[in-house]
Amino acid sequence: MSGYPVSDLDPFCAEYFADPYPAQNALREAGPVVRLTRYNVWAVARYQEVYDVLNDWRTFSSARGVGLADFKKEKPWRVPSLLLEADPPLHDRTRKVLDEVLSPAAMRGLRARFAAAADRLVDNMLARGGFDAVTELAEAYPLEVFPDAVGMPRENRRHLLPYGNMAFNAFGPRNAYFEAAMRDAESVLAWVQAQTRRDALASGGFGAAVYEKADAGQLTQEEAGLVVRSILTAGVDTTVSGIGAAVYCLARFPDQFRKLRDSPNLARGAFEEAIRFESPVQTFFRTTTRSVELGGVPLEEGEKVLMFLGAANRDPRRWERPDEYDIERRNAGHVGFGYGIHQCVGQVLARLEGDCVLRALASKAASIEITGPIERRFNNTMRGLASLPVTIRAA
Ligand code: OVM
Repeated sequence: MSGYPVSDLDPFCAEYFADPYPAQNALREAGPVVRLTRYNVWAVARYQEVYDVLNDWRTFSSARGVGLADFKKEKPWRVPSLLLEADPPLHDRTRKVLDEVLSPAAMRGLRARFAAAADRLVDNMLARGGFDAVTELAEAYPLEVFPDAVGMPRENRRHLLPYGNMAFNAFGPRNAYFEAAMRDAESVLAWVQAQTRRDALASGGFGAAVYEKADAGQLTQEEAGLVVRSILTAGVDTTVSGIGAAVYCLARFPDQFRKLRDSPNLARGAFEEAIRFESPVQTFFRTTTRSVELGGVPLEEGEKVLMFLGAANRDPRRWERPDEYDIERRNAGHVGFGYGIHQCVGQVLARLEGDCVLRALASKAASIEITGPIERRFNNTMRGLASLPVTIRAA
């Protein structure tokens, strides 16, 4: 007889989004693998099992979708991603293209521009004093630097926000968040699609670089369009939430901001710790390709497994003082960017953005104070804020 713990938790509802930590703790404590009866999926919330699933793509496939929907049984809402929703060998071919386009060397070439943009933005906010750190900083900054780096025009770039919001909601159930995000994004779908065309992308940017890889025979022209779509889907909403998380952490934990001001070289660590602490991408699914034992529980072939990345990043079995934001923590090994073959391909770019914003704040601001009620943004996958009213004082 094989027993396993069950839970009727809904990790895709407002109550959970508002405060996920008690439920995440209950899941971790219930056992290494828990049956979620509401969705008929398996859940892993401990670091070890999340790590194990992330590191075994042969058994825990992405090709049937990394959301609740099983692409073998349901038609995906869009043509599947050639990276995120693919297994080797297809995945490895497209991944190599983006590894090259988003290489650390390529990112180093962007630093001066990205740093100058962050300095300008923070100077403007200091002149204002009070502002919304989500809309006017965490959203404004990526929307300023990222589409430029891709080679996109200035107009309509805000359309990337509802598109990303839709994509991250689509990994969850078809609930009210999904439906609302779909309605919100409907009018920008054609625009986003058009931006993936070769003639829409300026030379010198990531988009043109992907098409040059197609010219070199690494992928077809059609595949190039889909790879550019991945850049546009995954490149904005994620860094918006990451930067928002970091500013929210530094505003809530002034001793950590003081430490950062004393040593601006801690900016990278402060951003990374915010990714661990808030885990902007909270969850992803895999689908089993065979029967397998996980955490002592036998799983059948074709079952969905929900990985709680945020819960793994706060698992006391893995982390000391997991619920403390500590910018000097040795946080290597956190799964906020995933792990294994699908680990975030844009992480160097994300870190560059985070580093530039936090360095600007560290060198120019004496304090960050929250001045009004925060608003949370509810999304089936993405944890982040809709509004964070703050005042910053000049150093
Ligand atoms: C994609 C993609 C990759 C990572 C995250 C993501 C919406 C999308 O390849 O389209 O989130």
